[in-house]
Amino acid sequence: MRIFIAGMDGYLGWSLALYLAARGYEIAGADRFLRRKWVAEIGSYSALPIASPEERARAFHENFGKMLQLSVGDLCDYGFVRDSLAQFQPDAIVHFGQMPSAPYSMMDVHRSIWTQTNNITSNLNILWAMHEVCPQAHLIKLGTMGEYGTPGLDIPEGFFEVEFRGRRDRLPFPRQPGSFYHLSKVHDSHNTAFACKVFRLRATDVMQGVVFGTHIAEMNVDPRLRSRLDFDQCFGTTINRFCCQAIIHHPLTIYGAGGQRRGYLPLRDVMQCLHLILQNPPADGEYRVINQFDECHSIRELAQLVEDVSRELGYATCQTHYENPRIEAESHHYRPDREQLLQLGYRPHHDVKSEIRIMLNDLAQHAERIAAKRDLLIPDIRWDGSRRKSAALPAVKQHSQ
Ligand code: USQ
Repeated sequence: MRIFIAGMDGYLGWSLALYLAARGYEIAGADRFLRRKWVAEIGSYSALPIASPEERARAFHENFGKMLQLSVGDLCDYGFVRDSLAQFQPDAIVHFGQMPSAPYSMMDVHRSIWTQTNNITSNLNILWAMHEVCPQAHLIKLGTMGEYGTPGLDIPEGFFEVEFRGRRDRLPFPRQPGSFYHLSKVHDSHNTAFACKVFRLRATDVMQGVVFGTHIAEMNVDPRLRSRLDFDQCFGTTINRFCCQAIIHHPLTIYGAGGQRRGYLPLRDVMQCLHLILQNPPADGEYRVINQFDECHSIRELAQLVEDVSRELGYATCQTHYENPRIEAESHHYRPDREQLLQLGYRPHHDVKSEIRIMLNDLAQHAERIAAKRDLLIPDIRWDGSRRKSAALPAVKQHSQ
């Protein structure tokens, strides 16, 4: 099976390339290393040092016995996308090549417009190129659980039955995203569903929860194959940030009351999910939505899990509530479905707590590197457009045992 990975140098893209190469798949991909540039632009770097693109390619060749087929190019350039797909003729395309950060998209008008232009254009290019040169391929489009927002209802997988004025229909579940980034993914979902209808393409829109984790097994053989792990306020996601904070005895940065609930899943289980989705494509013309996460937790529960494990390992960790820089519900109903992955055979391998233990051990040797950027741990990108370092809320206590 031939798989094309758009965004092959990123956190998920690189991991998937190794995971699939180790299982005998023919892999090609594209990237222009924007993730490396964005993180540098906001003054940070990966907590785990990563190899340069050239070193990664050498390590891939030495470990897998074949060349890494990575084209350097812009997914917003239609000619580049069409020619790459025409040449490789993939059975499946996994689209990770987008700007993934909610705070980055909220920084200012330029980054907001750039996020939407970049994300929506790249996806449209892939849809049109599929139509033109590989209409039988299966698109696996990375969406986000954040497209749904936090409604007061349970969240189905993409669609729900609704009755209105005596008539029933199966309609897309309402999307109420919480940032311009999340909105870009909603636009992609509509474009992808429409392209499936009019071009008869097949696509799986993966509504993915927050991913965390420092490595997958395929990276253990060679440090040059290591994944990046960001911890800054834009590109670091909650658990990854909390683990980096614990390692350097920085208080865990809970935004607001900490009752925000999300679905989480470890990087290694993401690989298993995507593999199952690749092996079980939808029918011609079908637009399928799959919710992808393992466990739902509130931020307070997560902070407690990280604190518990880090104390077991000897780190004196505490939690602090910061004024929430985002505009979001801090206490809400959250019960999303995730039936389809279980039906495809997905079985979670690692619970959040055991994965946190692995992460803390991986990160321990890079504590100095993280400590050098400790200023980036306090959020100052605010959803209302102002920008200032938020002080810990005086009314909310700092927890420590
Ligand atoms: N949060 C904290 N402290 C922190 C960082 C975040 O309390 O130090 C809170 C946020 O306020 C938010 C929640 O944790 O309520 C999740 O924030 P996050 O930064 O971990 O995740 P988010 O911005 O939602 O975005 C991440 C990825 C994005 C993906 C999304 C899945 O960056 O690409 O689409 O997770 S989901 O959250 O399900 O929409």
